[in-house]
Amino acid sequence: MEFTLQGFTQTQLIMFVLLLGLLFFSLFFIFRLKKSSLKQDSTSLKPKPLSLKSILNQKLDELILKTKTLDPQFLDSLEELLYTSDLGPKTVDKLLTHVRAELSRGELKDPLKVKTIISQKIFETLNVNVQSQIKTKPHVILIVGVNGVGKTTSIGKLAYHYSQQGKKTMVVAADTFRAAAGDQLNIWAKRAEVSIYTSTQTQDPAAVAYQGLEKAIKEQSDVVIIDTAGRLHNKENLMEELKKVKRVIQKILPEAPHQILLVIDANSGQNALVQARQFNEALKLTGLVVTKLDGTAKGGIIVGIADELGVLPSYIGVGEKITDFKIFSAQEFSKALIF
Ligand SMILES: Nc1nc2c(ncn2[C@@H]2O[C@H](COP(=O)(O)OP(=O)(O)OP(=O)(O)O)[C@@H](O)[C@H]2O)c(=O)[nH]1
Ligand SMILES: [Mg+2]
Repeated sequence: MEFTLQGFTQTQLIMFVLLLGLLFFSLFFIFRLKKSSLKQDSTSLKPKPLSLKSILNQKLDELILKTKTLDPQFLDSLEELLYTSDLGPKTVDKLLTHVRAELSRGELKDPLKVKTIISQKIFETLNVNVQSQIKTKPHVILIVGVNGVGKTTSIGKLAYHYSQQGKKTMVVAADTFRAAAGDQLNIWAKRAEVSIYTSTQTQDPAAVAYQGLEKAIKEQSDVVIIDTAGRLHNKENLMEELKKVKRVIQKILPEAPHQILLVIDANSGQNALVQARQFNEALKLTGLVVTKLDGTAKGGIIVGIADELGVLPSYIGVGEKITDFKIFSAQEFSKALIF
């Protein structure tokens, strides 16, 4: 029997309740969807964690996978692997001593724990506070390195990093060797929205650096970053040219350059150590910029350089975009290299 409620039939009422239910569930799902997409947006704004296609990690995994017991043969293979991974003799010795000690105490049963030990020792080698805080105005940074390692690109990224912090930044085109170098730096200066000093009167990089610095002081820049031409570390006259750039800068500001950063390509292996040694002898480096860590990276050489020369990375480059740049973190790097 059909009853009526204020003129509605029973079927109409059931339909109405069903429709109301459907509407309620639709609203509920739309709300959930929106909430999860908002969550995704906010996480994508966070800096990406460093992930390396690390050869050392791959080799360690292969060794561990075929290891059944942690016997002397495993130790021999581990030793060989570590010595060929550019970690430097001091770090490798420390690592092996530690692994052997844990083994003889019977505390090392799981081969995977070897990775934790290695990562920890690498962290200890790299965990030295690199002084890069801006204390004086202008803060002068001289960028050096061999050809094509990513000096100009890193300057663009570093300039952007400082301009984002509200620092008045100027880049100086003291690479007078390549005709297009000034134009390339100009493109980066535009991207980073910072000013640039280029000279049309002189080809002498020291003179350009001098004039650029004078202009930066006049304009009250907070940060001045000087680009230089790529050069081979074993060409004495070219290294002398860089020493002159440093001397001339010091005529205006005796305590400058406050940072001298050597840019190295993460994939150059042992050659990066040779470069670092020679540039350090000539200029006394304050730090490294390690580029191209987005490719298949040997990476271990960073530990080797820290181990032998006490020169540590200040920044890393992880791509070609202006934001593909990170302040170096020993913790993040030691983890990404091993795991
Ligand atoms: N994948 C990748 N490429 C990079 C990175 N940094 C620089 N590059 C590339 O490396 C190449 C050389 O970069 P430049 O900045 O011109 O190098 P440079 O050291 O100034 O070169 P010269 O002035 O000729 O000595 C360019 O193709 C850059 O895009 C990085 O972190 N990752
Ligand atoms: Mg360049």
